[in-house]
Amino acid sequence: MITVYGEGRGLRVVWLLEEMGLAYRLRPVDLSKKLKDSDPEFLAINPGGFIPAMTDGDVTMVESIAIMEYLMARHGPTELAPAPSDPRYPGYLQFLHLGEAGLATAVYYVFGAHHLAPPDQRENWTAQQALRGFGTRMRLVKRQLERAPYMAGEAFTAADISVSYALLLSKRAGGIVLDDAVKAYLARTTARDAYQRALDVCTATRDSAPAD
Ligand SMILES: N[C@@H](CCC(=O)N[C@@H](CS)C(=O)NCC(=O)O)C(=O)O
Repeated sequence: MITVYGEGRGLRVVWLLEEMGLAYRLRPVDLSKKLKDSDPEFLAINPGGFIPAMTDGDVTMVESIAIMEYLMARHGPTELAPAPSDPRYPGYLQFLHLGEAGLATAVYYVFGAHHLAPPDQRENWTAQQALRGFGTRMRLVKRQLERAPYMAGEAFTAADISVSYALLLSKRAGGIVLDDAVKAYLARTTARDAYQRALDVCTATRDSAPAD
């Protein structure tokens, strides 16, 4: 049985599992508690204490994008991952990773600065650098949406799960306004049945989502 530990970026993994129709369970992880004392079982899985982590039999992994690549390779094939010989593959791979390394990583720190930092540090240099980084990477997403409805072209792929998660996080970060084409894209990806089922599982995420 595949077990996903934690929501947050674990939503990506749960969404993918729902798209693929694989059996899994979500094991909640409460990051707000002092993990060291409260959750030794999770720390045995990931001593770093961050989420998500995933176990599948003897396999234990962290990093949401790596977990997605593993699941599609081991439990595929799936149309969510174009093959290396497919002309869509380079763009797919680029946006699969840009969604985390370019977008979510930057916007996660914007979120932290705006919601968790001491008031006098909420707009400090590093917070502004993270916001600028998110903005420059978004130019690639916007250009792609001028060319096609999805990150890899005409069809939804795992790259859209990766990028959509970053966009959902950006809506919670504060001070980020998505333009209409990006909003329409996010409405398209999150209208999928698999996303709605993922939200039924990731109840903490569902309950913290901002109203539009
Ligand atoms: N690049 C990692 C990021 C993991 C990450 O930063 N997760 C956040 C929540 S979504 C977290 O656990 N933060 C608490 C911490 O880093 O201790 C991934 O994609 O899985």
